[in-house]
Amino acid sequence: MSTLPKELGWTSDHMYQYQGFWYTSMNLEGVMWAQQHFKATHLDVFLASTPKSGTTWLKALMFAIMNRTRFDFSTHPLLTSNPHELVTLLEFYFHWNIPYPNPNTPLPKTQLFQTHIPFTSLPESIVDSQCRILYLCRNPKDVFVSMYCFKENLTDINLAPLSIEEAIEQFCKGVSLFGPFWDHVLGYWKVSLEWPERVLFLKYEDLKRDSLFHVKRLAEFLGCPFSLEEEKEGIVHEIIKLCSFENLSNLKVNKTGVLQARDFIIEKKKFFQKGEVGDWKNHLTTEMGDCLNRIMDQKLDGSGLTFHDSLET
Ligand code: PAP
Repeated sequence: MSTLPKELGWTSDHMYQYQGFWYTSMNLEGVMWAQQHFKATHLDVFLASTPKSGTTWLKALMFAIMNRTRFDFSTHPLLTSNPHELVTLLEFYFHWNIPYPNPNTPLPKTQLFQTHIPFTSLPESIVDSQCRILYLCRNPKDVFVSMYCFKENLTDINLAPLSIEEAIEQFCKGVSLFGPFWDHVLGYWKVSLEWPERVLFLKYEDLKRDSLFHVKRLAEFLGCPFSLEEEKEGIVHEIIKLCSFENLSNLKVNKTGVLQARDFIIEKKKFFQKGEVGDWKNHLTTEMGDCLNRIMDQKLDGSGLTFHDSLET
């Protein structure tokens, strides 16, 4: 790590640049571990995203869709476990010191994992196998604000104070967790065009706007489409309700307690801040927003991906 380019980070002391992306030391150790040891099978499913894109929501939705015949809604595991406890973050296996695969746990054939690793740095077995990847992205202005507010709430961690102006300057330089943001998004965007049956690209805002349509589409992509009978019984609506911000954020299991990986301890309630589209307007000036828009336009130019349609508010 000492040989890698390094910058002052805003969620930890330093961030390190590895294979073109920025990581805290803890994340980087996990990425390197995954690259060396993780073996995906074609049955696995991965949820990939940049941090603060709504991963907690998608973990809940994907878990509920994929396991809908195993659990009853009145005793569902999502009522008693935080989504991050049900779906493992690939790069944290290392820090939790969990043997993979865990010999004591009978694994379902299809395993659901979550990762923030950029496409070009994914373990080879994920790329080479035929496993499916759902990529979730979100308006970068809301991603930035969500991350900044999250960091401001980490009162228990000793971080150097950083103004929002300094933080956005770093973000615009590409120095953000698993950033540059645009390279992360573009990596998955391109493969979603190349391998549409393997990589589904989903926008947080679209999911918010039309949850019914996108949850059904997600189930189809995952190879377990809802039957007409399930639709008539209201199963899709039940899943949407179960995984909604209002429901999850008000559960005792998500209001209290912590998650821990190595020495990083985080209160579960901090994964549920506001869950709104366009919160950036309450934190960023118009100039800051315009500046980020200009950078995104320039970086995404010619890709066919834009943050001015469904992602813009
Ligand atoms: P992570 O990278 O730390 O896992 P992630 O879950 O990707 O975070 O993103 C957190 C955002 O998703 C928060 O957004 P906000 O800061 O703008 O409020 C959080 O509130 C939002 N979120 C969490 N759960 C849900 C949900 N069920 N529905 C919609 N948004 C949600």
